[in-house]
Amino acid sequence: MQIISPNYILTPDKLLKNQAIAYDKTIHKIAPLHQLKELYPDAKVTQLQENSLIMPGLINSHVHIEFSANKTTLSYGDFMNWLYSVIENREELVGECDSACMSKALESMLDGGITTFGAISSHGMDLDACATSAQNVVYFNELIGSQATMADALFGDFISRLDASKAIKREGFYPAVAIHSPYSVHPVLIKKALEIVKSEKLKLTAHFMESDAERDWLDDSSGDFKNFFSKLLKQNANVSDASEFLEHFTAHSTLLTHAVKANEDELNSIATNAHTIIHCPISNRLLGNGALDLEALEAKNINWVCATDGLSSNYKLDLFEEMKVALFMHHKIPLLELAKKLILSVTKNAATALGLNTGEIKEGKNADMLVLDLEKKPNEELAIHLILHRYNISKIYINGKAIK
Ligand code: MCF
Ligand code: FE
Repeated sequence: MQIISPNYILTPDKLLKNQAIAYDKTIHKIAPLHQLKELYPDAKVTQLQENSLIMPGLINSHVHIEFSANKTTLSYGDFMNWLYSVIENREELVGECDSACMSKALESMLDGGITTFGAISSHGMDLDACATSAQNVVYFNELIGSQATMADALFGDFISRLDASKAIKREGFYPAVAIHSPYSVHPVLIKKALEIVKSEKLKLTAHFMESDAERDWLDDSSGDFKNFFSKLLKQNANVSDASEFLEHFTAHSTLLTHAVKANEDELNSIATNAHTIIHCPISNRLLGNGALDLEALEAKNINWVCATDGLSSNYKLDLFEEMKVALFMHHKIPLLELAKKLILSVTKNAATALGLNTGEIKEGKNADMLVLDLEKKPNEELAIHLILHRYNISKIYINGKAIK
């Protein structure tokens, strides 16, 4: 058992003062230091400096590690141009992203206080980096392919990647499944994957309604995808639509990324089935997809979390940066209210969506904790200050282990 004694502890509903934390892998007790010393006389005590704050480690629910070599290769500003640039440069980009490149991406997330991430793995090339990383990882094996003729081969490859991830046995590593998107995965493949997801109780995620091209193609096989699919895949019509896609996930809470172009009916279905929307504001802006209607999600009580997406559509993997952009983007939501919600979205609410026992400084939760050096005594607007000022993170604990 160890004891850590900060000046402040950030919890979802209040800021605790003059309380200390007794922990090993999990948080055992939160109480005044003298009480914890009596309860655990043999525990090592770490007394933190003035104006120290303990808050939960951040959770980045959606990141493409294998695309971390991108900086200037992919085209920004328009979704279709971005997609064509991915197709043209994919092999080179993924090839360039060796283990040093991936470790750098994971390190940068850790430096920014991200203690848990959801990796969307397209090829399984990131398995080793994720398996040996310091962080908790939900490892989403991606299924992709819209052509029924290819279904068996694609599914076979998916299963072997899923099996390889299931063979990793380490604390804080969770194999899971990603369906790429409604336009790129054949319903037959989705059904087969969902049988496994349900029987093995795996976490599930998908990109959903990211672009106008996706909206038009799913609605009536029109728009910018028409040319794309007919030229590249000799496919003249969509293989599914948005409502059929959502039906696959009825009664199975799923993390749906983007949803910028989702309509009222789709949002209602998302609310009814308790899905979570993953909001990646920087990615949406860089790929020319506009802004998510966060107020509509709030009005429907839809759980949403903030995430970075990959370096394929971002210049950083930094949740403080992402929250700052969101804070400016959704200017109709009162500032302090939004700041508080953003912080909850990358801690407690992300943990709930991913089914993990973390994201909160609370007895019984895993000891995933950050120590921040606030420069002054905090006030009621702490949530805003946390997002604006990028305070120094002097210590990081994951499952009770000091990582930094
Ligand atoms: O989230 C962004 C934009 N939307 C869709 N896919 C990706 C993103 N970053 C990387 N991808 C990957 C995706 O996982 O791109 C590949 C897939 O494997 C090609 S299909 C767009
Ligand atoms: Fe993505």
